[in-house]
Amino acid sequence: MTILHHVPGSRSHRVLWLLEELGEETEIRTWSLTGGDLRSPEFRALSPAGRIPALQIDGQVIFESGAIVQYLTETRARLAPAPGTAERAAFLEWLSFAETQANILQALNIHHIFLRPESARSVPLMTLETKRLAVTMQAMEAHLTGRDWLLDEFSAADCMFGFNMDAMFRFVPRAGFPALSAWTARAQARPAHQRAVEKGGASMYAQDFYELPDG
Ligand SMILES: N[C@@H](CCC(=O)N[C@@H](CS)C(=O)NCC(=O)O)C(=O)O
Repeated sequence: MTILHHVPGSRSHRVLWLLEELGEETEIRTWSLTGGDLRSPEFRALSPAGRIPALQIDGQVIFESGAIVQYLTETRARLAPAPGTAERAAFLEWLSFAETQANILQALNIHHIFLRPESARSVPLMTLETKRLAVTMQAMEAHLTGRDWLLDEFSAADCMFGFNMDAMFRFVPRAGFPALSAWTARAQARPAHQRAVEKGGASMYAQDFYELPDG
């Protein structure tokens, strides 16, 4: 049985969505981002840096969402251009781009949601990361204008943004990003995405939008 180690709305949502697209029967084990769960020896035996996701599959455990997504597309031979083809480079670029953007989102999540007391937050850093997020979104907006998916067809590269899609418009307003908004709506309307949300939970956010604090 395939087992996904998961936190609702986190990077494991990428993998859960892809598993649903692939029709892979999966058991979900849910962990908490707070309270030290991910630092436990039990979890670190699965994911040595104590990070979500980890996937038990085909008799092994894989950590790092990008590696999991590549492994699934290679072993299930679906939802990615074959190695050696021209579109493969674009596929790999988008997998890594998703993680570049996710690291910015993670910094914003820490500052806006997790770091307490609020006086511990760095407003200059939050401002910088918000600008850096907007740059990644502008690049996606330009790419997605006039196309439905990141590649010529829907692929696992789109799934790799499963965590990012829910997060990016919490920190940067939608205005000015019509193609990016339409792509997220199109992706989130897919039946496999909706099943992933039903099974795994959608969001870690209590607010639609997080304003930058004054300062
Ligand atoms: N590059 C890793 C990043 C994993 C990661 O940072 N996951 C977050 C959840 S979205 C996490 O486990 N955070 C816990 C922590 O930072 O302590 C991947 O893509 O799997």
